[in-house]
Amino acid sequence: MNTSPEPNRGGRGPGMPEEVPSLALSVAGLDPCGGAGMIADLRTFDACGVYGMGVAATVTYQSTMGLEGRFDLSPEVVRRQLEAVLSDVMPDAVKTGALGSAGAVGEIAAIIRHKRLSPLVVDPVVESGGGEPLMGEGGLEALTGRLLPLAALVTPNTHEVSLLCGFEVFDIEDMKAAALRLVEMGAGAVLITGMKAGDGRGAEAADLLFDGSGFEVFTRPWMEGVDVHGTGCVLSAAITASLAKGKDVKSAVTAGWELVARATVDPVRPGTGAACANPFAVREGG
Ligand code: PXL
Repeated sequence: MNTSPEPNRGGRGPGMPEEVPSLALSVAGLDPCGGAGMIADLRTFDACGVYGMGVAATVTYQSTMGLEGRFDLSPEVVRRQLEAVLSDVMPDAVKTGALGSAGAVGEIAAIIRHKRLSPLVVDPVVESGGGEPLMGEGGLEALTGRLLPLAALVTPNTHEVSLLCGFEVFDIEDMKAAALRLVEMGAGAVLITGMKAGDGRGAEAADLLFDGSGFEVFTRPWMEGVDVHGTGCVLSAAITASLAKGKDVKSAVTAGWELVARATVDPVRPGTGAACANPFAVREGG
């Protein structure tokens, strides 16, 4: 049992070894095949040399072949996990992923605010790659109203950003408008992923960062028909790991984006279905 009066930050408390890595906390869903959600987050924290912790908000039934369903943990169960871990550890950065119920989102937001946890990365996961919902009724409203204003960075894909902003996003100009809108809604910075820009052989996947002052576009060749499971989770977790180590948002996004480029080009295939983003990949370009 912990008896120290103050939560530990970065292992620099009494009785801890001096060289302890930075600490990152993922509040997310469990994907038992490990390709996405909390397991992907923790593997990414590991790959980045950051000590990872995890609070489960929803449990999915899935394999690399697809998602069969989910069970949302009650707001109380989510709150009690958070309270327990935060009673003796103060993470250097926190990220949220699939959170299940609106009630859980409310509890998570209240604790993050009360404990002044920062920086916070919000990956607004609303559904699986196959389109099955990962949020209950009122979840999106809770996410925008309660969690978004606490986020140093929010990382929607083009579908999620449309749901958050209420308008469709078809090109880079739309992405810029959406990013500005999310900052107006309270987010510190916005990274929108997965726009298909250009066409045919010249098509590119474009991600847009608005760090609160300027825009930056990251591009890589579009891989037609290639849908690697867990890329959004690995990206937001890698960014969280860099923030935990003290990087600013722009450098953290650049480092996370480079890690995901490798993780996607050189994925793991644990099963017979989807390939999964591999945060330990070292090569880019196959
Ligand atoms: O990739 C989004 C995602 C996040 N978290 C969990 C998931 C998925 C997609 O299936 O299952 C738990």
